Amino acid sequence: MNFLIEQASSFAADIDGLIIIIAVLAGFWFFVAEFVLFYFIFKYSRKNQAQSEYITGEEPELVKWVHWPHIAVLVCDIVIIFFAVKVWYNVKQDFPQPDETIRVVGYQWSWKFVHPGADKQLGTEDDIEMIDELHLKVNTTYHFKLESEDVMHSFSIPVFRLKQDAVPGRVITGWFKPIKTGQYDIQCAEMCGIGHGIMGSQLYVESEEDHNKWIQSVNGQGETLSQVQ
Ligand SMILES: [Cu+2]
Repeated sequence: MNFLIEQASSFAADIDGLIIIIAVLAGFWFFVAEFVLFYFIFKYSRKNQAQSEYITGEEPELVKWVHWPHIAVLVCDIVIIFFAVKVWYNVKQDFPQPDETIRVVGYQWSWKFVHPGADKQLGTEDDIEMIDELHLKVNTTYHFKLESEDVMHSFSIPVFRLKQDAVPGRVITGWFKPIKTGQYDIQCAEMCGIGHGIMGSQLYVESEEDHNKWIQSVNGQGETLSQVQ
């Protein structure tokens, strides 16, 4: 889909598909309704001296003009609900097994990302903590544990089609699988105070090789930092 921004996660295409189905079905009925409305406005305009007639709409040959469009819209609703539930289930309910887990903490006004480091285990000594910088490995399934230190924030990665509220006092688990390398935007999508607009971060989706290089470079830095302290 060229008219939408890049799809960089495994479920981005499903969510775009759903948005397109809704836009097409709702858009179709919108244009039909507007066409009928304007057609009658012009056809029965005062200039044409047309006289309107009051009808109750109870006669069988008139009732069909209510029933058939009603049923048609209902069928569209059922189609939308069917696809929406399917996508919702895959994105929000049925989590695939993670290869790695990260921690994401929102606070006024930055994001803190805790990466598992070389051992791929979170909560160990080699964890890598970064502010406003998230490094992921392409084609890897991640679970994220999302927290907030103060107020409500919303963790949004547009190219992943991901948006999840961060709620103080709760740890919310979600998942994603990046499928494209590159540098992308992360933003806060919930008004969270005067610095909300600057609460953006960078996402780096790297190949396995580049990701390992990054881990090594950070570990190198970590050593020098601890030596300084
Ligand atoms: Cu925020």
